[in-house]
Amino acid sequence: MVLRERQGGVLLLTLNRPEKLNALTAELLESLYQSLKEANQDPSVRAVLLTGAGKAFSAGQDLNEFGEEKPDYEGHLRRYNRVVEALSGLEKPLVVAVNGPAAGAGMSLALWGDLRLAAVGASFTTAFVRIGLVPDSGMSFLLPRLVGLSKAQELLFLSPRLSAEEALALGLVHKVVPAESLLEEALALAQTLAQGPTRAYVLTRKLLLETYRLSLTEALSLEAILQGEAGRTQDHEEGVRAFREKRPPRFQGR
Ligand code: T3D
Repeated sequence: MVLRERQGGVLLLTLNRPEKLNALTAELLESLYQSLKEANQDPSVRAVLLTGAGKAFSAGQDLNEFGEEKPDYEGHLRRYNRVVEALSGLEKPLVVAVNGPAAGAGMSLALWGDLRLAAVGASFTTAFVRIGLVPDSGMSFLLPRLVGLSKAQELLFLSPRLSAEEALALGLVHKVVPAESLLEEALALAQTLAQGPTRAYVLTRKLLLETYRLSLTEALSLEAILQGEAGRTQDHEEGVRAFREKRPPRFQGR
């Protein structure tokens, strides 16, 4: 369901239902969740790269999964929420390579990347209201933070289909690259992060996500706590030592 492949310190995860535009089912979500858990448990994994097989990144929930039956939405959403908690709390930096359409919860998953690349020809659509649903998988949390409330209103109420270039202009992705070099560029980026100070990346993500809901005083206090944690890593010691010795640091991810 999710293909797992090691490329040095990078774990490449590929959503693999290409014939269904990588539409999300309970099975695919479970496989993604287990893959993320494994990434956390393996200290030799220093970065994760998530992409989709075939021509889509992910069309979101597989709208045929439940046939004519209505799912138990609250139970069903717990499967999504578990994955979103795993992505937002991933103990490694996450690069997402959006290779094609990213719709609904598929777009939500893509946005959880710390760094996001898209191929020319990829597209983004929130999709939820088109089928009479509200945003999920953290999109109501993340989208206004990424693009501002006003743009999030437009993207959620009208659900336009954004090109990769439009997504770049809005800050939904960090770079657009030719389709044929997407994986290579995303892998190179992930390899760079895999040689970096893993804890500092993860704690930086935590700060960026947490401080939105905190007062300045609380944000300063959290910065101090997490700086304490980062400051106790060997990577911090190595970073300072390398600076003084005028050489590139050799971070070990601890
Ligand atoms: O349980 C719950 O519902 C709660 C959870 C919700 C989370 C969500 O993700 S809700 C949002 C679900 N996703 C969508 O509504 C997206 C629907 N799809 C699209 O908007 C477009 O298909 C895409 C933008 C993804 C791709 O467009 P395009 O033009 O490249 O392809 P297409 O021609 O629209 O679709 C190709 C085929 O894939 C087509 O099937 P066919 O006609 O060739 O047999 C289409 O029906 C199928 N398909 C596309 N998306 C889905 C899908 N089949 C099942 N589920 C899908 N999500």
